[in-house]
Amino acid sequence: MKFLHTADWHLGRRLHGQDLADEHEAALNAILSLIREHRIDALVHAGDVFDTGTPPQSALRQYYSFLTRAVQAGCGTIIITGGNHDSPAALNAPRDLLEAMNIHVVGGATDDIADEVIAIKSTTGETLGYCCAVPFLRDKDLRYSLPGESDTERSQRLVAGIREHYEKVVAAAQTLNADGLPIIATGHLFAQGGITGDLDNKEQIHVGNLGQIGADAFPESLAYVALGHLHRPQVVGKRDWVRYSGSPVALDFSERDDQKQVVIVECLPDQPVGIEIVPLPTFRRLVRFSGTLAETENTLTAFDSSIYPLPVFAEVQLSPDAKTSTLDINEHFRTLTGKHHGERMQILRVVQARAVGSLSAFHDNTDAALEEFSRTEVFAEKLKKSGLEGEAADELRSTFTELLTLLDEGAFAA
Ligand SMILES: [Mn+2]
Repeated sequence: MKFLHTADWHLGRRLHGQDLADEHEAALNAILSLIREHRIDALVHAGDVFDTGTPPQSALRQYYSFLTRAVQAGCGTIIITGGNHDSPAALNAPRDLLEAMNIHVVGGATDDIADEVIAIKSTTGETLGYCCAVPFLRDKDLRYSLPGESDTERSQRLVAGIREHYEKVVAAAQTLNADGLPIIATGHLFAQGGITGDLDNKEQIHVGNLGQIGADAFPESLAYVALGHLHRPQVVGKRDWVRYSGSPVALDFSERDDQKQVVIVECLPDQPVGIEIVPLPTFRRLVRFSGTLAETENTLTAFDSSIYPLPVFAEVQLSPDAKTSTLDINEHFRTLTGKHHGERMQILRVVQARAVGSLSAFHDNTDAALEEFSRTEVFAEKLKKSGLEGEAADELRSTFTELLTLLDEGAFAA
């Protein structure tokens, strides 16, 4: 059996007001070509199909159009699992209809864990293996926080819950698997030692650290574990068969230098699993020019924008000491870009980096200054102003983090 592992499409994503639909379409077309060329039996999506729980119509159209074309391209089975960005209910809504085309959707944890086991079938209906299609597991799927629970206790409880979930779902797959066919699994989670790629974003790392699990949480009987959540491709705990495919397109500036890819996996009886990394072209280059005013002007004008199929999206990040007071800085860089790159490059924003740890040093050149700060940073600043310190402040901070996690997991969504 041969399957293609992808994740974190985030269809409908906007970056500083700009649509990423064109690079999404290019990446989806590249995946369709791979399905044809490599005669892929199954497509496995490890979560975050959409960027939000209420994606725009255009993103829905892109998704359904892709699914139809993937079936036409000869993909026998398609497995879609929900990520933390997806709404389980929205993803599940067309489930019965899609199942008629051998497209299986697991938007959120199922009441009966056996419903997460999907038979991977060829176009001729032959069963080739099984997939434990585990979606993003929300706190409520693993039992809600207990009163008075510390961060560490909560994290340990989450890890234990996730391990148990995998043990159970793999056992359910094994009871179906009389012929000893390969069993694979998906997951949408933060694995220990993972690199977020978003190294600028401390909040994401912090929230992600709650409930981190090790590669040993996945039973050895699995042939492969297809992970989503981290946008940078990587192996977990040096286990070649536990991997993040990463996102197929760069979704923000922190991913600007990542080589995007998909993974093609072949499971043959009595043979080690075959893993082929297939790099994807950079359809749209995201680039950040940083430094003093003169440095950013120089690197921006010297940049070769002609080699990418779609217009380059650029961000200018001026150093804290850059002298800009006499300029309309946005206008200045837009004019410069127009002159040197024409339609080949678009400046999405110009920001001035802050001196570390100080909100007041931030020089406001954008209309979205607050966007520069993570929610945790804003809360920390508010806490500082309130004068609260020590244990009382720690407790508020940990409650805030817990709220953020629940919010991101959609606990308060209608
Ligand atoms: Mn994601």
